[in-house]
Amino acid sequence: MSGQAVAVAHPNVALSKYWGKKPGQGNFPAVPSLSVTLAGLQTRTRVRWGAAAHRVVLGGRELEPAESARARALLDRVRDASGQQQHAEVESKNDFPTSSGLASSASGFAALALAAVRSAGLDWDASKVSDLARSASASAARSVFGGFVELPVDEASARPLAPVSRLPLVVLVCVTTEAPKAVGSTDGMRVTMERSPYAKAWLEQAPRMHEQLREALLAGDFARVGELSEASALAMHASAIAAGIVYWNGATIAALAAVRQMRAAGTPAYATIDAGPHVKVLVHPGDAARARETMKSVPGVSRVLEARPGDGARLEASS
Ligand code: 2P0
Repeated sequence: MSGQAVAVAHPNVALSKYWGKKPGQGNFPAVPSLSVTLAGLQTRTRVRWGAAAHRVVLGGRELEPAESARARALLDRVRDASGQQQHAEVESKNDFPTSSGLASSASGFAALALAAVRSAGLDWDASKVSDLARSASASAARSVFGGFVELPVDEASARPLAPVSRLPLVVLVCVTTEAPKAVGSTDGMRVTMERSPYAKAWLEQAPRMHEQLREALLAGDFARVGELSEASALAMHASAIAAGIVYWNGATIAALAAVRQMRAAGTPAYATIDAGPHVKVLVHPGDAARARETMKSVPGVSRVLEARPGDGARLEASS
């Protein structure tokens, strides 16, 4: 049996953050998270069965075995579930800079999961595809769906929470360095859980913030969603910093200060920061152009990308 499929998926930004895994196997998050899937930026992935061994090419470069371990584990799951005898060739490409701080693992594993499942002839629903993506990278479970998406702790897959229309929003991605990050998310959260004196506080607090954020989102309360998003990011980073995991640079602090200054001057703008030094600013669409100019002028911010909420992973072709 051979088959192929092409899938497209977008990155997402977590408003309430996932940081920390449940003990044991399976890559289950220790805390719930809530994200918004972004339009405009995408990963496009082709999976073709018919090879003697799995092979993964990312952006034109064949990955070393250690780099492709998660992708190959995902492909093995699909192989086992489908009875597929062959191995797969994967070709994947991001149309956004990997240094932008927009997790390419989220869009990458969401696109890979969908393309792998369909090319192997499996008729899995989005929830099962999301579970498969989560087993590779938990944030990828969320990129299977569009709009506002929740990844609860007591379930294996993410689920859509609200459509794009629930909260008109622009995300300004303020890039503060072109260098790759020194510590990946998986290691960063492991060290935080092992060494941070505030890990326990984070694990207790995150679900509360998540619930409040969820309510604010469903009520369409932009200011409250913004406040809680910033609080979730700062609490996550505080727990990481206390373990010596510092993702920020000088421009991160300057950008955070600029967002707070904008807010003090009357523009509802809120910051969120992922496992890297870039600052993402949440603003009303009507304030985006002005806020973008402000953020561009922050010393150390090299460029500002503008992203809007968008759709989940979709199939482009299969045979
Ligand atoms: C998030 N991050 O919720 C959080 C906030 C980064 C900071 O999900 O180990 O790459 O592959 O499951 O999904 C990044 O973590 O981690 C992430 P793994 P992943 O978006």
